[in-house]
Amino acid sequence: MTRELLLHPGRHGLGMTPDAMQADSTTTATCGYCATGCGLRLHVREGEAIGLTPETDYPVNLGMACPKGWEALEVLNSENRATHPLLREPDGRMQQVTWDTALTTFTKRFKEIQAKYGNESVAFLSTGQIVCEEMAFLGALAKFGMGILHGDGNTRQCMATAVTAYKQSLGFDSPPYTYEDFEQSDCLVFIGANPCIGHPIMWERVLRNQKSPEIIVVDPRRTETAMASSQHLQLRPKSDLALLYAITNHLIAANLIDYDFVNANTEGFEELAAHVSEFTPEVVSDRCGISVLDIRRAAESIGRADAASLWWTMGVNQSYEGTRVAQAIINIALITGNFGRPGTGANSITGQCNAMGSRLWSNTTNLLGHYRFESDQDRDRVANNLGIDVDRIPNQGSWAYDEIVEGIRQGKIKGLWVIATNPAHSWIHRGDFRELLDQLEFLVVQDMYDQTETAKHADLVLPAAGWGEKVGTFINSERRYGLVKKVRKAPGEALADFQIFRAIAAYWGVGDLFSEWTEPEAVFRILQRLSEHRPNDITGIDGYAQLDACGGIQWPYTKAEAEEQSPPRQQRRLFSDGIFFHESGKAKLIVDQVFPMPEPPDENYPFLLLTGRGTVSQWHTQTRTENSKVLRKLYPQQPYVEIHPRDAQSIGVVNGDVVNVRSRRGSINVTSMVTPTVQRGQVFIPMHYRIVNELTLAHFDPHSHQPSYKDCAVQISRETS
Ligand SMILES: Nc1nc2c(c(=O)[nH]1)N[C@H]1C(S)=C(S)[C@@H](COP(=O)(O)OP(=O)(O)OC[C@H]3O[C@@H](n4cnc5c(=O)[nH]c(N)nc54)[C@H](O)[C@@H]3O)O[C@H]1N2
Ligand SMILES: Nc1nc2c(c(=O)[nH]1)N[C@H]1C(S)=C(S)[C@@H](COP(=O)(O)OP(=O)(O)OC[C@H]3O[C@@H](n4cnc5c(=O)[nH]c(N)nc54)[C@H](O)[C@@H]3O)O[C@H]1N2
Ligand code: SF4
Ligand SMILES: [Mo]
Repeated sequence: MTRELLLHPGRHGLGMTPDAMQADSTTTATCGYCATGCGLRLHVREGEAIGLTPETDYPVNLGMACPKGWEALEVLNSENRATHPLLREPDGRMQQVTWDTALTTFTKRFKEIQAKYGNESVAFLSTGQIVCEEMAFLGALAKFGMGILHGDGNTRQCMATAVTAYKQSLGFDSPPYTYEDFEQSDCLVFIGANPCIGHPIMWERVLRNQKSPEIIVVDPRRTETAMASSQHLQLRPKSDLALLYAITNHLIAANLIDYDFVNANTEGFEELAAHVSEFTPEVVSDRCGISVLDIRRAAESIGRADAASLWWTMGVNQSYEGTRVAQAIINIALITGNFGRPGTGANSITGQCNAMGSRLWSNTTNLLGHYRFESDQDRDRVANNLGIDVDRIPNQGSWAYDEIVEGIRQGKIKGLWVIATNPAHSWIHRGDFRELLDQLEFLVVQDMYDQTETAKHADLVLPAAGWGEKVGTFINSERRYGLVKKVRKAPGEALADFQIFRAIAAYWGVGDLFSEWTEPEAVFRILQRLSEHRPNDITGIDGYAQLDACGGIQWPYTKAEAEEQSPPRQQRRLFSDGIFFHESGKAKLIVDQVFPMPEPPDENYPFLLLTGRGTVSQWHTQTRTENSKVLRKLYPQQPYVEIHPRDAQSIGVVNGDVVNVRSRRGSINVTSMVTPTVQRGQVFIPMHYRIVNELTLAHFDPHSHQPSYKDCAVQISRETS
């Protein structure tokens, strides 16, 4: 993707049409794909958006958008949209039904299952792609209204590791940064992150940095981001923990520690120093495939920078030891005093538009608003706030996603409600998962499109409105609440998820519990109340109108802050006072043993399979992006595998040949793309093609339960099957 295309795609036929010139008014909304959270200006005629342009005044994107954003309206028009509820007939066909039949059936079937097997037998799987108000409604309805015990979201596939790491290290799930930090850093370290593809507008912010920063990329592939770096540590996959401990070791050896910060604001430095003493650059060099000199150079670049920032994404989170890797990153920022100042931080970049909303408000493994189900005091506070009986609040958190999947296998879960996620494509080792879906007695899928891989297994499909067709807030990567607006009518009888939840509450017979939950902004006020005196306090926000007027607002923004400064400053970071959220006020330096990967390449399966984002124009399981003609032109239609030229030669494959890629769990045929961006012995397949998770190995980080999607052994041959 060229910069020209990113910044001015309109000129290349993306986005704004001549119609948009004829708009009678404009309004802005936050983009509904990635967690960058760009502001888009919508051109509206007679109440319907007819075109869009990136918003120049929005503090996130400053007038830029990527092709997905430019094409955000186009994908709403598709024929693949779910327009009516569909119910599976006894003969297996899906039949269009009324909302009344759909909701009566939903209620009857789930209640029957609960009556027969217990409340635990119905679960839900949700998402980081609905607004906070819907997220909270779903979690509250399911758990406090319907008596469901277990629900989790696709953010388990994505952010769980960062959440766990932050909570244990800093005392709260608290990404500290603001995007201005991209511009103010002297040394930016990207670990397992490829923002040129995954977060292109964040990368544009890096390019605005006037300090000629050192850019260090830690990635086994020579990605677009790695190509733009000044130091590429092209490590062996899953050797991050050893590498980061070696960097820590060298920071200590070279006396690049900020002892004032360490003594005042952290706990555990001595244990950390003792632990990393064995991880000298010399010892880990071979294991990581990085020279001693390069390890030392990276450490010194970080240690000597006035302001160093460390950024991580899925190359870290999606690892069987991801929590400890994330904490090794946090440790480095802490011991070098790179916290709370401009251009610093240990910064997890979020993935989906509202992944952070899901972290705070989904009511799954944590009680609504990051309270604890296990705490009587927390349950009381939430119950009082919501005006419900405390006995309706379970005293334990949900099973995590992988445990719900195991629950289905063991026959403990018989009913599943899937909202705005497509696990039959995206869950690790999906072949197994699809079989499990068919073991369910009742599967409900609530989605904008009714032909998703998961919807194909459903007994009932509920048609949902999507981004642009409803109202609410998303929280982007830098903790900014941004507004989503209704600028289009949803097709057919599709309803906003919010309306669907309201209707389900009524059909279930718990409408009274949600009498205050009349519209998204009313729920936003409930969320504000719940946040009071918490690290994520947003009581200072003066409703949606203020969010709209000042380019979104980052949490926290308390009433007291609002009295001092309203509107708030547009770029605010956490921890400028050095006080963390643990009771001691100090951050914890956490270390652990380094583990080998469970399925390394061997004689029979000689390649390691990496997976991840392919192009800027593809979004996840492609239910949305495949509906834009323009986007379709910008990515390969056929699934492909990237393979090193020498490896290709050794198996007699040339660019464009169809090859068979086989793991111990599955076998797929894909086109070979011969490229030196992958190292020898490693191959890469983008996650956007549904077959990729036929191959992946279901293994998880024990602390966060996040799937380790980027390491399993495969063989490749010219013989297709
Ligand atoms: N265009 C586009 N943008 C997206 C998305 C999309 O689908 N399409 N999805 C969004 C979402 S939900 C997310 S979570 C983000 C993900 O954004 P990223 O995390 O940046 O994307 P990935 O490609 O999954 O993984 C990043 C890198 O991790 C590397 N990696 C693999 N194994 C290792 C390892 O052992 N160590 C290290 N250090 N690196 C490793 C991979 O080579 C890859 O380049 O993108 C968001 N943005
Ligand atoms: N091998 C491999 N697998 C991976 C990854 C990887 O790197 N490698 N990455 C993982 C990561 S980080 C992620 S986040 C997941 C993503 O995996 P999924 O969540 O399964 O992917 P999406 O395609 O985003 O699915 C979202 C669904 O919600 C629907 N939808 C969108 N908006 C709305 C709405 O407002 N309401 C409703 N009801 N529906 C809506 C869309 O049509 C779509 O079907 O994939 C994971 N899977
Ligand atoms: S970078 Fe992300 S938020 Fe911005 S336009 Fe692209 S998809 Fe939307
Ligand atoms: Mo993600």
